[in-house]
Amino acid sequence: MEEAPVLVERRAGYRVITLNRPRQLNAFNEAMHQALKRALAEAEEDGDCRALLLTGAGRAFCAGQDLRERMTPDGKTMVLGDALDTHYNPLVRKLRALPFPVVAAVNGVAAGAGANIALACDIVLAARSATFVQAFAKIGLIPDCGGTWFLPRLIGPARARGLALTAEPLPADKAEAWGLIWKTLDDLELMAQAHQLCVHFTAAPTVALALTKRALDEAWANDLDAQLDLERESQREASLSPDYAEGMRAFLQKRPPAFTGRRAP
Ligand code: T3D
Repeated sequence: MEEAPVLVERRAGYRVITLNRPRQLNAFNEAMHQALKRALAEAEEDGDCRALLLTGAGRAFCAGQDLRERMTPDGKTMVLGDALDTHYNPLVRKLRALPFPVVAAVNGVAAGAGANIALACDIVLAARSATFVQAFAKIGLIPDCGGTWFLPRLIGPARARGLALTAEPLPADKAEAWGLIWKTLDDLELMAQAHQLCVHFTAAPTVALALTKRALDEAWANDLDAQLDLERESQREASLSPDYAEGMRAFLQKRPPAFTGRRAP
């Protein structure tokens, strides 16, 4: 029997989603797309889920689209716009919009869509042995899954063009030094640290973190005036959350806050 293409583990206050096609370096086939979509929807509907950890089984994080699914039996290629509309674009939008932090634990190579799905997560931790490959140019495609948007914003146009036009692998250490990802960790420490970060988020003011995610995303498109207005509205909403009241009380009472992550009633 075929193994589940995505594994979901429920931990106290967070979920772990593991891309699970290790023999194909966790490349996305149709079943994996469907399973990941379901897993993300379930995490979002779970009012107790306050963080998500996304990782890959085996030696890779994800090698992007399963290229074997993109050739017809008689050797013909397919037109791809619809595939982005159906799968990859909703996936990237969902990862950005989830109302809690999404941590990518990049355990090995992240190539093509796999690299850019990692970049769509809020915090990217990578094993020292991992690499990020904008593999698209090797097969005559352009970086998708937000790659053309994330890369220049995160590392500047010169490095973005270098990676996208040459498809050269970028080692995790350099990805950290360039500001593409948050942290590189020793391979054996990656998962423990990723879990520790998610546990941290399970005790965080989740409403404020969700508003922070949105404000940082919208900042790319806004001028300062518009961003100040957005901060005012977001702060208004944050200040209505029970966690703000708790944070203030805890500060004044000189004790650690007990955040619940709940929205205002
Ligand atoms: O189509 C659409 O919907 C549009 C969206 C496209 C998004 C995309 O992601 S396009 C880009 C797709 N990805 C790639 O082009 C990456 C292809 N893979 C590689 O370049 C290399 O495999 C890696 C750099 C990722 C890793 O290299 P290496 O030497 O460590 O491993 P390998 O030997 O190449 O691969 C191991 C196995 O995984 C191998 O299978 P085998 O020969 O042992 O049976 C290989 O075929 C398989 N594999 C790796 N990547 C894919 C894959 N199988 C299917 N699809 C893959 N993307």
